[in-house]
Amino acid sequence: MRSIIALLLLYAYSANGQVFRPSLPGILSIVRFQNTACNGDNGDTGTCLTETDCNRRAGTAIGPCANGFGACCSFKFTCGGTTNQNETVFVNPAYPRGENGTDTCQVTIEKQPNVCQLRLDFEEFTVAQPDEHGLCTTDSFMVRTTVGERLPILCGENGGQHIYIDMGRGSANPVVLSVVSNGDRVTRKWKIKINMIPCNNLDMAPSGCMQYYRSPSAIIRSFNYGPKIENRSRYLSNLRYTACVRVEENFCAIKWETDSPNSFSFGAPFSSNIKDAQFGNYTELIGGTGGFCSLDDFIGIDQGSNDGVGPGEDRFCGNRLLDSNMVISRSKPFQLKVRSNADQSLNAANSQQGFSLRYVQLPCVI
Ligand SMILES: [Ca+2]
Repeated sequence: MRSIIALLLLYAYSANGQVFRPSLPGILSIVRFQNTACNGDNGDTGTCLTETDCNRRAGTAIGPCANGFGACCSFKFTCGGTTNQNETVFVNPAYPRGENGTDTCQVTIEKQPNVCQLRLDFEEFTVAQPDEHGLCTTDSFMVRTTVGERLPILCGENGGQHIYIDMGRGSANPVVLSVVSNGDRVTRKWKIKINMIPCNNLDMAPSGCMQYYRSPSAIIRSFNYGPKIENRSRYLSNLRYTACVRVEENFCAIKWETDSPNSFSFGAPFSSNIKDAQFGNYTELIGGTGGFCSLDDFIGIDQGSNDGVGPGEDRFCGNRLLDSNMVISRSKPFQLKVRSNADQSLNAANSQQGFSLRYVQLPCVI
């Protein structure tokens, strides 16, 4: 009789993330576990739920979690789909295989009353490269919101990138993600994890921050960063966004440096005439700051300089980040502003690949 009651309870309560299991005859034990991220047998990530919960929310169990008491539940969806579930993953239809052809693939993320932001993690993302003007004319990834936020149109290689999307407080409007692809010369593949961030939650990105980094040190890359392509600019045109870094307690400055040699080439470089006793006169493409950079083709680090002392410069461009490929700023909040214009002719002529910068927060010196 007792085991029957235990069985009934198992089903009655499993929706709350609790499982009742008889451990010894006549004794009920309650197992509780958090609905945290988990790894499935296939290497995919999911959310740890009870099996009943996973089924009720139309997920797929991809392995055990919580010492076997839960099911690692994956919510994958593709073109035409709609979700209101956290941790849903937007994949291309043939995933894990790639696609080619011409298609518009669109998914809708419904607004939940307590959700204010979305974070999209591009776990995998490969579509066609931008054209010679840096525009995503062959393939494009777009986000449509109704709160007036303008997000860049993306293409190329963006695995490892993330963006935050403002959903608005009062609005009940959904967010629509779309991937438009044209032609069969390219194989496309994507896997984008969608996290819903509750209003007033500490995980929310500050207003105006399309990217948000919350560690003492990390690498920040421009969209479509990768190896140089001859006579093409890899970085995209018409960018205007800010990557923000959460200031750690007792940290006063931030150091930005190239993550590998020559991993900064953003905003048209210019040549300097160098006179060298050994090699004679030659020109070198160098980095620029302030007024030497174009007004809309640069990265912005407020009050940046070699030593972080003095007013420094706010704009950096060219083939080098200052002379030493390193900039220190004491200006808070810590931000990296990214601007690019619609003209890529000089950038393409110099095969500019964008930036891959490592930041390190520097402790206050007492
Ligand atoms: Ca440009």
